Amino acid sequence: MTDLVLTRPGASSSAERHWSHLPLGIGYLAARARQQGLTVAIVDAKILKHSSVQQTAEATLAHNPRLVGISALTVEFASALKIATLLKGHHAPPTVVLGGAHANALPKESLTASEHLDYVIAGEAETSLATLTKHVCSGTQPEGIPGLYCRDSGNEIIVQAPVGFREDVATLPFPAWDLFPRSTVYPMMTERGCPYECVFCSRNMSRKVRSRPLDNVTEEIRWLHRDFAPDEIHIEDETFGLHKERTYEFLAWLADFNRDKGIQFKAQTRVDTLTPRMAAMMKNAGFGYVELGVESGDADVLARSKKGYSPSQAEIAVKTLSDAGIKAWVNFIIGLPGETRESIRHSIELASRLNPNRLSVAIIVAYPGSEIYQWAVSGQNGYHLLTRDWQRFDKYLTSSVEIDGLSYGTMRRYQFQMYAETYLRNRRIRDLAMFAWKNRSFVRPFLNSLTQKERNIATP
Ligand code: B12
Ligand code: SF4
Repeated sequence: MTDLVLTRPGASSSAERHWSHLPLGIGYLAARARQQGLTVAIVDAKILKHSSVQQTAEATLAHNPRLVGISALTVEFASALKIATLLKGHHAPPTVVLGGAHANALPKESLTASEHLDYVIAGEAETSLATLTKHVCSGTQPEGIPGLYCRDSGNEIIVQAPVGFREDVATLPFPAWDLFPRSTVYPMMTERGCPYECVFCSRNMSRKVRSRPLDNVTEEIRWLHRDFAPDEIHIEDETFGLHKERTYEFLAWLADFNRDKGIQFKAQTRVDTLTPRMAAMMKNAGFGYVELGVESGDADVLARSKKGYSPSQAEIAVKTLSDAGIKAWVNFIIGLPGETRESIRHSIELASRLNPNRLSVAIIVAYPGSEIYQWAVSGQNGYHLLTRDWQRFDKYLTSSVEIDGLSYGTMRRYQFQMYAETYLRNRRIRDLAMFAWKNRSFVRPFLNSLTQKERNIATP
């Protein structure tokens, strides 16, 4: 028997397959459980490219688990419940617990959603999950576990102890990557949490920033290089470079370490966090791409979104990257608070001017845990929740929310237009052709829409 099997649902679309990176969440959970003497296996249906929930459930049951932990983002929640249902249909069903970003935001609602879930754990769960596993293995009742949601004798859902519990990031073991198939790209985090307040962000790891000691971070990079020889390491800090002196010290070490290794690094940061010195040091350390959340080209929309910076700062940041010789990956969102056709035009103009190496244009999603989700649920600030079908909570593919004056269809056309104009105006014909090919099912309706009733949206 295996004490704990951790799993996460497979990709439900070809677009989602694109996101099949190694997951830090279950990597850390497995490492902590193993450190506590428990036997652990991983069935990562995304990495294993499972084509059905049946395949995932069977592969999980093949380990003969006492406890199965399912990890799910909001968009994966429905698949997670299907896996739980299949596990419970087995003649010797394991105990099942759910965790991850969706459970962190809506723990009670998640447990209510299915009788096939025994528990939900909200929050960073390395220690709580290891403790729960020990109880399940020894047949004792779990008590006082932080963030553990369960049903009491009257079938009421209760939380055993406050979720406020956060992991001590300095003492966590490195993720158990040996339990996953070998990869060329490995993720890591040098700190958890982000202090900012963007209204669309679910702030999954709280606003409290917890930095790992630098010697612990550098040890992990040495270990990744020695044991897994990655081509790329992605630093997944929500905002890389929050503490300048710490960042400079880290980058100086990394430049030295990576001099003869050529590992490509990638990180995401804010336009007002990046400095010329940081960019130059990142280039020296081996950063090929840096991802920036520009989000909008409209000052009022940025202010209402609580981004705390202006469109001109985005221009400076992209120039800073380009001066340092680093490629910019720029993200925009259509449908932020106060968005109008005119403000979207400002975003299109900014995207075209920035002409980033890589452009991502998302449509607003009301992720549970974000302020926009609260607004959408209560109909505030012009937002309306269209569905609670969580599979539709994907920012590139489907609609979950609308804003007054901007239907989902309109936002989708603008999304297309932002890519098309940026590539066309900058004569990026190859990018335009690739984009049109990938979105061929949308090209015809888009062209039709320009010639029919919505002709006016192209140049408001
Ligand atoms: C890196 C990252 C990515 C990477 C890699 C994701 C991956 N598969 O690992 C990439 C770029 C691929 C990505 C893609 C997307 N991402 Co992303 N991503 C992140 C980011 C910045 C860090 C995630 C991370 O590694 N965290 C570190 C680990 C340690 O934390 P964790 O995974 O939450 O795990 C802890 C707890 O949640 C809990 N836990 C987790 N699993 C389980 C399971 C059990 C059983 C238990 C008990 C506990 C538990 O314990 C863990 C350890 O402490 C977060 C922001 C954030 N603050 O988390 C967004 C975030 C997770 N992403 C988000 C989204 C929406 C997406 C997309 C769906 C975007 C889209 N298309 O709409 C895609 C698709 C992802 C997919 N289907 O895999 C949202 C999720 C919000 C939500 N409610 O669903 C976040 C929170 C950002 C946001 N917008 O607020 N993402
Ligand atoms: S969007 Fe980025 S900067 Fe804003 S709160 Fe979320 S992680 Fe922080």
